[in-house]
Amino acid sequence: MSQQDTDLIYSKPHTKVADFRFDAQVVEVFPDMIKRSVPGYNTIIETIGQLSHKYAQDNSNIYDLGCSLGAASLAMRQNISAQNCQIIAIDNSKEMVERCQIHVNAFKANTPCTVKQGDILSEDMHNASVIVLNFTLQFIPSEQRQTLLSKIADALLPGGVLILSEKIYDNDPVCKDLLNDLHHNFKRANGYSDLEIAQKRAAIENVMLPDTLTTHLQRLDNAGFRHATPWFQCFNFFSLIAIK
Ligand code: GEK
Repeated sequence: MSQQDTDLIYSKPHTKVADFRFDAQVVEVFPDMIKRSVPGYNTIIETIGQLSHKYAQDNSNIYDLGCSLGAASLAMRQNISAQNCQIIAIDNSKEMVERCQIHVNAFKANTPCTVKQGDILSEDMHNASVIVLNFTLQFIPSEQRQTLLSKIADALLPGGVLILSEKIYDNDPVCKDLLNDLHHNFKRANGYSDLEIAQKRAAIENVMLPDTLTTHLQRLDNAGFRHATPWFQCFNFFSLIAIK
């Protein structure tokens, strides 16, 4: 990897750490940043591909909400064998969407993929068999999360699924600290310094607000999902599947 692709955004001291934004600077280093920061990211992306193979229905829409550079969309495109599906990848960051389109153009596949700049809170969704929220819900204002999940449940066909991955926290302060420590060790082992970890935390704490697993499961129940189970957890990161 070239120096250019490496996430060095918080490597030098910032006099004032601004709130984190998905801008051009982040786009440049995003694949490196997410792999070095999110334990199990590659496993989660690969498994989204597998789950899309299992759950994509003929003649339906597949949504990747907060798609960033399209990793989940590309994994699904490689795995879906259902006929006449289309993937709709949505992100509200102009810079992410532009780069995502380049990634999508670089791979040929049978399932078409449309990349769209939009706010997932207002975008229409319908006739869906698979919807992915891979580390996106945590950036949505807390008071709008239930409305979004209910809209997702309404957009899904019977038997359709939501794959939801998030950073979580534990209500028990001892367990919370333990999971945080393990995550910081993971980042250190991936080459981030204590300064980088501290400055990233300051940048993100106002824009990324995690919930507990219990809150997630309660919201999915409220939205009308019949089944929901976490299928992955490493430290304070998890992924679940909810089936309508
Ligand atoms: C992946 N899913 O690599 N509408 C649309 N997009 C949004 C909104 C919104 N209201 N709010 C935030 N985003 C990806 C990783 S990153 C997670 C997802 C992370 C977008 C935001 O622009 C960013 O691209 C993405 O959600 C979150 O599988 O960086 O920790």
